[in-house]
Amino acid sequence: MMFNPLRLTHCLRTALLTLAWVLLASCSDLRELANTQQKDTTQIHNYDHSLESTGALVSAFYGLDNALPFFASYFLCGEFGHRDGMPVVFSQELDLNTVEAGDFSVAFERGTTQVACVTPAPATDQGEFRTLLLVGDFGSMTSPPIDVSVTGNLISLDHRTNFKNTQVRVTPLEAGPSLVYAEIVDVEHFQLGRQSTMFPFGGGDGCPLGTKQVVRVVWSGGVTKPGGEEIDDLEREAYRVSLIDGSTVTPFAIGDLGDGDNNHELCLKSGIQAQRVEFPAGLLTDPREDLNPATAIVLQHPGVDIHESPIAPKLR
Ligand SMILES: [Ca+2]
Ligand SMILES: [Ca+2]
Ligand SMILES: [Ca+2]
Repeated sequence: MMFNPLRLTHCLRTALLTLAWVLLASCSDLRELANTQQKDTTQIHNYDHSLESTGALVSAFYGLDNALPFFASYFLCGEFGHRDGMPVVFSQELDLNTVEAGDFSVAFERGTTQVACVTPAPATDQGEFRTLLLVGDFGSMTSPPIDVSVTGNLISLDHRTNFKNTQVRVTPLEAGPSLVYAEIVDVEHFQLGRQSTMFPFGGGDGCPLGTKQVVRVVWSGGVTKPGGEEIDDLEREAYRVSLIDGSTVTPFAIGDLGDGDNNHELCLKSGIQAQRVEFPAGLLTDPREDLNPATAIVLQHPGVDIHESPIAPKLR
């Protein structure tokens, strides 16, 4: 076929328009997940089997001070100008229909502030709705946030827990990310061989075919290599997974990569139940480039009180 510059220009324009359309459509999907409602509008009588005090707010990570890119809060929340982001992690997954920005209060040494917007993005894969990103103005290194409280009705995915009145101390800005939750993924949710999306957020890849056991680990905030690249074999080989027979294994692959969130899936060749994960200091960084400390976590079972069940579940 003869080279035709007009045809090439047309093709390029079509490709760029398509890409722009896909990006805009994706951002609009992202914004639909966000909530800017400043009041708790959850009708609690619809969740009358939910109990307070059975769940925990596990972490609040002040990892970004005036560091959200200018357009990020628009893409995430549909509003310009919010520059701070603070991921919070719960002991269970949430029913997103019950999540409003007004469910949260952030306390400082003097006074409190509301959250402008809350979104599960970029942790939006199946099994990841325990992390929310709070977006707003959360002070600075010299006037840091101290506590995050849930002041509204915020209900777990199984509708058995109301997180209202839970509270957690904020991890300081200069601290690095640590492991805050881990669980065995149900076999029916493995999604082996799944490809990540073409976007730098939402939709990580799955473990490879042949994986016998998947352990989801959740960090207190988004993690990458120093400099912002996605992790590779160096970090994979640093993970240590203890099994109930006393042996220790290293994941043969890592899933849920390429999506900019705080989750990793540890892909194991062993079907012997995992019970604990540890990771050494100094390999991963948060968006501020603070290095992780040495960190370890005992696996929990989804839906079980994090304070009462330090023992790993049976594989189904
Ligand atoms: Ca609510
Ligand atoms: Ca993910
Ligand atoms: Ca991920």
